[in-house]
Amino acid sequence: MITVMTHMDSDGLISLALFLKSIKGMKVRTYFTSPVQLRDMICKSIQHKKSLGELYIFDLAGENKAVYAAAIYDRVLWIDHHEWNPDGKFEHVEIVVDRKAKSAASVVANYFNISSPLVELANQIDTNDVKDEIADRIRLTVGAIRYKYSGMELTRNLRELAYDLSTEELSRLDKYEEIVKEYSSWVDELKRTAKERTKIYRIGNLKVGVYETTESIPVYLVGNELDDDIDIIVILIHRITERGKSTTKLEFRTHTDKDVLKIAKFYGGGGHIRASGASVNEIVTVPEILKAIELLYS
Ligand SMILES: [Mn+2]
Repeated sequence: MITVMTHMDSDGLISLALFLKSIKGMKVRTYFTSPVQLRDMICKSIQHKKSLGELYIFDLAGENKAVYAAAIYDRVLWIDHHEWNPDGKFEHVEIVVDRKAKSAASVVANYFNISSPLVELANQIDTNDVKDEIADRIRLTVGAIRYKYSGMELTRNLRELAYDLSTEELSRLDKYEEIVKEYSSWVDELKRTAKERTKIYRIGNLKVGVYETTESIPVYLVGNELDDDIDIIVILIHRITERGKSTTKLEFRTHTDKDVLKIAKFYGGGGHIRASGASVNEIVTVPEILKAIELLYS
């Protein structure tokens, strides 16, 4: 059996699509997740299984405990491009991290020796430098599926999209037209109000923009609307879990090449130097964040 765990974003999906292409569309067990949930997901995935087989992990930063959990599988291939130092001391666990790669998809393609137009599209999307219309369409389709579905339905639809992409027949995206249209009007409203909803603060020499919301939103939509001179963009997403607990998702971006990885790490997260995030199991307030920025950047 083959199990794949990949990031629930366009790069993760394209990584999966390229892998599916390399195994010629064979059926695999798929999970879409985030770095924070990865370890739990690995643990859940092994329950009631007589044999485990191979595990593939794409576009997800790990930590030692996640590597140890993954090592319970018979063989592991872990491909990523985030900033972390794998501590893989297991012979059957191969970890390939290319921090310089624009997308995990490009690392997957290299590893499996695949050439595909999807790689350039993933590069554009993951560095938020979308030039091709089709890249924008893939990004919107992933967004629309995440907006529209949850739970098993979400997984089923993301998996189907990955299989669609793996064929490289991009006309297959046509069937998502309806939900993309619906999603686009929500997106347009977000874009329209992004700037006025973002509060600007001065911390020393830094210009900090903070956008607070209770909705799960694609971060790039807000970031792209803000002025080019904002040093640190903070997006605070407050959510209540099914069990009634407060969580805060923190996303950090920069328009002036500031290192936003260090603030993400401060909150127990990670990512890239110029795009990072963290999840905190409590309410994080704006004054707290501003204090942390003052501490870390002066
Ligand atoms: Mn990525």
